[in-house]
Amino acid sequence: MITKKVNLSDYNAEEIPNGEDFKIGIVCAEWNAEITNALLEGAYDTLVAHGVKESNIKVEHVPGSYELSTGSDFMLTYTNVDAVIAIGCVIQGDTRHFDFICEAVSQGLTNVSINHHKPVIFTLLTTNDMQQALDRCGGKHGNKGVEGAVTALKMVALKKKLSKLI
Ligand code: DLZ
Repeated sequence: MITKKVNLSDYNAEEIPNGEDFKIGIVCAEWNAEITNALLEGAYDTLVAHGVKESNIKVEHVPGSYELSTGSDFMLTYTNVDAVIAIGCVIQGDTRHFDFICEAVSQGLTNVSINHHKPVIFTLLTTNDMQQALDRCGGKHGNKGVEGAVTALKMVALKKKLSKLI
């Protein structure tokens, strides 16, 4: 049971389903690559630590976070993954770009998930500055990629459990 998390990498390993039969896609934005590659590594290593076979993890890159929705849609349309972890990092700048990208990604990923009936995990850092992003990709606040992988494992297990009921 999650109440308030102090660190993005904290989770109870006993509650995490074994992923040996799961196929997971990861779509990772190239913008702010220093951050997104660290998130990708956190997600990938967590999946493997919980039994997902490396041959069942498919990683693809898209140019920026705005493209995460389309990339996730492609992943779910053209591969047989059970879920997608969408990874990006949007850092507040001087213009309203930040707001448009964040809004588009959150709405877009929700739409893709519902349209495909599969989990699409929002692993997007939306920060005021680079330091806040560094703190959340393996720094003092943990790694949001770990959180994304744990969420993917839980959601795939939930779908498998419920779909057996019909
Ligand atoms: C253009 C842009 C800007 C200004 N900032 C970011 C950012 O902080 N993080 C990110 O992932 N992408 C950014 N982009 C690129 C857009 O996501 C997108 O790739 C372009 O607008 C092309 O559609």
